[in-house]
Amino acid sequence: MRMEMGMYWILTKANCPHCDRAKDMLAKRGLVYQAFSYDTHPMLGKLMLAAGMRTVPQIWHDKEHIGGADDLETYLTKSG
Ligand SMILES: N[C@@H](CCC(=O)N[C@@H](CS)C(=O)NCC(=O)O)C(=O)O
Repeated sequence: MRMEMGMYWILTKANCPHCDRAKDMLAKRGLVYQAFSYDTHPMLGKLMLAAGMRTVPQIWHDKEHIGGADDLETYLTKSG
């Protein structure tokens, strides 16, 4: 794992193929992530909806909001 690449945060829910895809993309690159499921943290789902986010995953890199799995793919491609 490459800690120097910073921490990725993923908001997920159960049975979410796009969430699994996002985690796979990070894991394959050896990037460190922490996932939170709104099944176990219901308030996260409420906050997400209040912030206008309608789908999971929602991904952050350190303090930067990246977006969903497609956005993560673009982000990782750009950052090499
Ligand atoms: N293009 C989005 C697709 C995300 C998506 O459709 N996620 C599904 C779950 S896998 C979702 O949140 N659907 C709406 C819902 O469950 O309320 C991405 O790449 O993240």
